[in-house]
Amino acid sequence: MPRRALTPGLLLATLLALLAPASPASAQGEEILGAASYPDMTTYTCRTDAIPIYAGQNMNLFAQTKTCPNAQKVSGPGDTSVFAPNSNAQGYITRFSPSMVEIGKGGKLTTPSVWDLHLHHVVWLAPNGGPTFASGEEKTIPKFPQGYGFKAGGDATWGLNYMIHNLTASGGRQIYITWEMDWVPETAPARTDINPARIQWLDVAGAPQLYPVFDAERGFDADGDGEFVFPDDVPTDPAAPGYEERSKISNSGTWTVPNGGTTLVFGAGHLHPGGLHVDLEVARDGPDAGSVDGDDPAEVRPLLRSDAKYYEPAGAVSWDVSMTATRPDWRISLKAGDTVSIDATYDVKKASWYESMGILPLAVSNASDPAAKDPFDDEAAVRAMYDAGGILTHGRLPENIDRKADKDLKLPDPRKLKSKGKVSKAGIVIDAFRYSKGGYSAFKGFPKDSMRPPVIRPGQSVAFTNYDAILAMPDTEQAWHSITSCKAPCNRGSGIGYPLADGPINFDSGQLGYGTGTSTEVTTGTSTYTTPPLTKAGKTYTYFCRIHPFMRGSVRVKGKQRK
Ligand SMILES: [Cu+2]
Repeated sequence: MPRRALTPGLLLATLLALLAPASPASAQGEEILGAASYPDMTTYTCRTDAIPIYAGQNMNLFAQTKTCPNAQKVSGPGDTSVFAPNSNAQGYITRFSPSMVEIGKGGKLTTPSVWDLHLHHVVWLAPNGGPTFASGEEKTIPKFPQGYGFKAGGDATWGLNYMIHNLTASGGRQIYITWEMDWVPETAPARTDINPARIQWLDVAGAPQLYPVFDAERGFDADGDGEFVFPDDVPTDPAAPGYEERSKISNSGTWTVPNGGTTLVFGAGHLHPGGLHVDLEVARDGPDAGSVDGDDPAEVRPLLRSDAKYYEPAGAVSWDVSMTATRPDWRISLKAGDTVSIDATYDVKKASWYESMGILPLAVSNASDPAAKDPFDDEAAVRAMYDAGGILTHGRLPENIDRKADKDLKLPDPRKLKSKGKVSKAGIVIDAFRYSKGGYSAFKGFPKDSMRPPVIRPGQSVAFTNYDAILAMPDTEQAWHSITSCKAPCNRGSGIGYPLADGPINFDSGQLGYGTGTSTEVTTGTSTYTTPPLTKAGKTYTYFCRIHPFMRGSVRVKGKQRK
């Protein structure tokens, strides 16, 4: 994958972009992508019915929804009757802005903070099948360029796949998934100022995985550059670190353009914390016809780098991020047989990232567009589009600021506490969101005596059993926990960016518990886990739960290795 360097061409493109007519800018003075507009366009808010949120939940769920349930008009000439039951109205969605609100006391609606309750993912599955609009906490806003939209019926039935992550042990909460959209009605005869576009979903770790994730761990960067590119950097040598990720590589990360060719009109990547960028490229078989597209670098052209712009002061470690999307004049013309693909780059210098994603929903149209350029026939024009870089679809989101992470809670450093007892044969138990022995909650005033680390011998492993998730419990009563190593002291406030999976010995149990149905792949399907051997005498190892990061624990290695 070619990487973008600061070439004179890029410099020029950047200067031109700065001189370009102003797009609406955010408070930070950043350039923000504007939305298309039509005289008869109406903006609506839509939301699901109330969704219950259980203590500590992290379920992957499917439901049905409509094009715009509980519709309310924001602005424009239309009314909400287009979305009424049995409406046969058709229209084009030209902008789609997803979010989530919590229903508080007295019905008060607030957008929950990312360290409390977060939108892990939500995907709208089109009436005729397949994922279309989607979001994680970055809440990218697809805005189709002028002249394109996603065509749908006002009363169409959509699928909704969602995972709402409750980072706390407080249940009995309720949320709505919300979306605001610009809707342009279809007319009779059919309007000619909008071409239908559909979404080609590109997912590096998708089907057959239902929960499309992979791990990006420290040490997976074979070349030592601190970056792990999925799938390109996944080794083929079974002995190499990261080989186990090979089974997660999906064909959904590539797409072959069908007969008739296509025009690409919009795209923006989706990543998790730690993610740096999603790259989109195309391959066309060259003079060595008969072999594989892209086997020669001369057969590959970069189309877009969707960058993660972190507002997070600590860098690529939290959800305080926005993704860049394609610019309004980005149009790519492709021929039948061209192979489009993406890859996802993660920063693996500081920490390991588990259950990571790399997705790019790409809006494509059958319409031929005079502005669209062919990356092989008109290489310079497409290179200029690539060099111009992406554009943000919104600025910093207040709910994504990771306020609770890394706050000094004045808790003691587990390394400085006296040991207390040994880890028993049964190991450490997780019950009611606590590890014991040696477990603690990252809350101010947690009793110091309960934090004292139990002892193991050098080279001993520690077994864990999660009693918060027992096979007989329904999913809604289970709390899936992980045991993930963090660098000591690991005693500061909890959020997304703290603790990090950055312990001296890399380990992570996955989510211990028994998900059923579409949550099957989220959990490990067991309630037990054993760490790798903890080796260094005198060292206190700390760990946390990735799902409920206020959960912490420590063990101390002491004495001589058992023969
Ligand atoms: Cu947990």
